[in-house]
Amino acid sequence: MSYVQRVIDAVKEKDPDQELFIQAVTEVLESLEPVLDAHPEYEANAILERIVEPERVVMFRVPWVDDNGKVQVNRGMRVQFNSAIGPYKGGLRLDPSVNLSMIKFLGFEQIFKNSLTTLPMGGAKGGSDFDPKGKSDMEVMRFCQSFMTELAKHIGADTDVPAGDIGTGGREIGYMFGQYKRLRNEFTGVLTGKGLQYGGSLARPEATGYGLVYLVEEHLKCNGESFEGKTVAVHGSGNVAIYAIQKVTQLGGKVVTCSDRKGWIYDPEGVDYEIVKQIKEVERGSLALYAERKAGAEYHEGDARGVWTIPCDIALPCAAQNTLFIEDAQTLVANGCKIVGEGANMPTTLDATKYLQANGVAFFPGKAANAGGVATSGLEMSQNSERLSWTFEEVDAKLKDIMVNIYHAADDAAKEYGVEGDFVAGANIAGFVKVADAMIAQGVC
Ligand code: NDP
Ligand code: 2IT
Repeated sequence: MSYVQRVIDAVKEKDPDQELFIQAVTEVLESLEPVLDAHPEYEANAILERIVEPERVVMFRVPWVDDNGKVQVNRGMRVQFNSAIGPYKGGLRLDPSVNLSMIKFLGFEQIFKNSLTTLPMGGAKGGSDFDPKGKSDMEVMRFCQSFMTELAKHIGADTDVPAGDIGTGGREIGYMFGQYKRLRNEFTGVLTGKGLQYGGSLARPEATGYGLVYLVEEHLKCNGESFEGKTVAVHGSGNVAIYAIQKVTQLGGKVVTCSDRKGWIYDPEGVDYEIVKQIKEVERGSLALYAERKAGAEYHEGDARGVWTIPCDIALPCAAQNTLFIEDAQTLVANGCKIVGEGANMPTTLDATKYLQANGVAFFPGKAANAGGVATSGLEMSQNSERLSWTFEEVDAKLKDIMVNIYHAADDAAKEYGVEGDFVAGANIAGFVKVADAMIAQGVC
């Protein structure tokens, strides 16, 4: 049995209930076979056994008082996965579905994603099963303050720098930053995605969506094409989706779909990102409102995977894990889709990914395609350290550079290890090698 298979089996045996984590580990490890064969030192140093085990997991109670004076209790956690190449870095997810398996999968992915950015950041993820939906601002604030009261003991600008993710946007980061500052009596860059008035970076809100589109644009460019005239299907309508829609539109493409948990939009004239932004970010409402505000647009209540039934050249899943299944992949291929770029983390199931790749679709995995968010978080950390702020154009140019580099790093690694065109393997290998070499250099730790 191969080294990879032994480690995957050991993970399954140790944590059989952690399905999302097992899925992420399987996807990464299986694609590392060629690099492990070429470099026996990785097995000799037990790199895989070490890399699948978080350096630290913190799990804690988050008590808070709701608007009716009733005490509520949520569970908070932070998985500090790997610090071989820099302080732990990664987002915080606030969603009722959050559990240890989910945060471990996200933290594991973050190790390789952060490595791909070329910036010095280790991998981490955290969050809580708290649901910000339907809560008042004051309830969200009290939750965030309580969450940070414990989390503050485990993070710091040179230790671990959390950021946003599903359910954690600018509002939540603001409340958490305020509480950290009170507790520590220090004003440091301990979180990214901060407001511009208190150390945030221009272009961080846009960065994940823009970065996704820059990476796909580079692929199109290398094949003598552009976004001009392309039809694009987007899944999701949150931070990543909104700015992906904006950038595709700016580059001459037409986004015809987007979605939330309750339904999806088909807008044959092209989705107006400003209307989506107003509904989802400002009003925190349902996408059903979109069809009332935009002539010609259809709202479909129900399973948002309906977006994959609309013919498109490029599909951008930007919502959540496991939202593009084998049947969706088959529909996309049958309708002529040529490119899938993951704005979300692991939105495509393993068999759907394999089907897309086997049918000639250029598939860009989240850890490469959505790395622009954390890369720009890294740029926010640099600006905080030098106590300066760069212009939007400077940050955007650096982001674009990073995404173009990631595309070529993944492409080159795939070529070097004999799997040309396989961007899943390319991204995993390129991200892995740097971390593995750093782990060897630092000894058994
Ligand atoms: P948001 O909370 O801003 O938006 C999430 C969007 O996805 C919403 O439209 C939400 O619908 C929808 N959604 C959430 N869960 C599900 C689900 N289970 N099924 C269908 N739709 C769902 O999150 P982000 O845009 O920040 O994050 C989206 C994805 O991108 C996540 O996978 C995240 O990990 C990843 N990511 C985010 C980065 C960032 O910088 N924010 C960076 C890199 C990756 P509704 O409005 O109904 O809640
Ligand atoms: O999944 C991700 O990369 C993020 N949610 C962003 C993490 C960050 O630290 O900016």
